[in-house]
Amino acid sequence: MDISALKSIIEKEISSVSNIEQLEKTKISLLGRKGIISEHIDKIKTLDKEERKFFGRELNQLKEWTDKRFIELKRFYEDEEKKKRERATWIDITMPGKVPIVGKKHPITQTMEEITRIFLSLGFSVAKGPDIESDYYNFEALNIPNDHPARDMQDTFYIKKGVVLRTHTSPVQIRVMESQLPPVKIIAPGAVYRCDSDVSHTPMFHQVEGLMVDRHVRFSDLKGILSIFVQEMFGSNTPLRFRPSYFPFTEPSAEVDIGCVICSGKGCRVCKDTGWLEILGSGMVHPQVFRIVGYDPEEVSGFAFGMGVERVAMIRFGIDDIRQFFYNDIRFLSQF
Ligand code: 2NL
Repeated sequence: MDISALKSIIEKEISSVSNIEQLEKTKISLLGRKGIISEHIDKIKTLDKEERKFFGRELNQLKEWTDKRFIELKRFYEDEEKKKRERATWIDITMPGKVPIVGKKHPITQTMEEITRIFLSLGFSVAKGPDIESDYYNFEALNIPNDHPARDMQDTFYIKKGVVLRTHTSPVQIRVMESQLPPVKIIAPGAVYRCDSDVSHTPMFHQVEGLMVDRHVRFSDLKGILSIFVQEMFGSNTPLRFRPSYFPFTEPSAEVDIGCVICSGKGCRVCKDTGWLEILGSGMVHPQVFRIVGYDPEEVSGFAFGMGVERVAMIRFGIDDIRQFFYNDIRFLSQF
């Protein structure tokens, strides 16, 4: 029996291994029950006593040595696999991240929220109501006569006889006055609808109306509240003026103009050379409206106002076509 020849066979076999699968196969062929080492162990039986002792020890040593080699190699190949996996899944944590595109509120929502914020700070509460209204709440209760042009099919979306899409948010305020006694100090923001469409009109737009009713509310209260609103909304140096006007639901009535933000009053295309931009309508609530909701006009008084949110947003952001707000073009919307 040639132990050193056996050892060189084993060494040769082991050195030809190049991966973990081959390692397992070679291990079986060398150390397995029918492997080359077992074969030699079986042969020991045929030797005489002295030789048996010697080769027994030699073979045992060789077997232990081979075992150790396989354990080392197995560890080596497992290490290699692990490194390979780590290389494949490696993440460069120093790479700059992708900046997510963050959505923004629509400029009309932003403007409506800003208007709301200002009036909340002045002690007003927010009231809401339905977009589909009865003729009664939209016109009748507001002292708008039957033959008034606003009631015309040309200007108002009729759902059916006596039912309309509200043309202003005033019906919300009528409903509030019907359901509670003064003092009332509310704003009514929301969508309104008019059968109209061009550069300065869309069939749906937004309004914020306001109402303050109590004993001894005067025109000077209207002037004070609306002056503060204008200064908060357009800046404290914004010139403003109250100009006489007419609405069926207020008496007296006044429109509020601000100094043109484009030409600072010098006169331009936007303000039609007047130097002024109209931003809201207002007035002292008409006694007839109070009677309709069951308030005594001898006991209480109040002021009301209404403004178009799109118009305020156009002035604030310098937009000349109201329809831009409704195309939903992301290149337009992402600028606000
Ligand atoms: C405008 C004018 C206005 C009102 C709205 C109102 C509401 C009630 C009673 C009396 Cl319940 N008035 N609202 C008053 C004056 C003007 O809006 O130009 N809006 C865009």
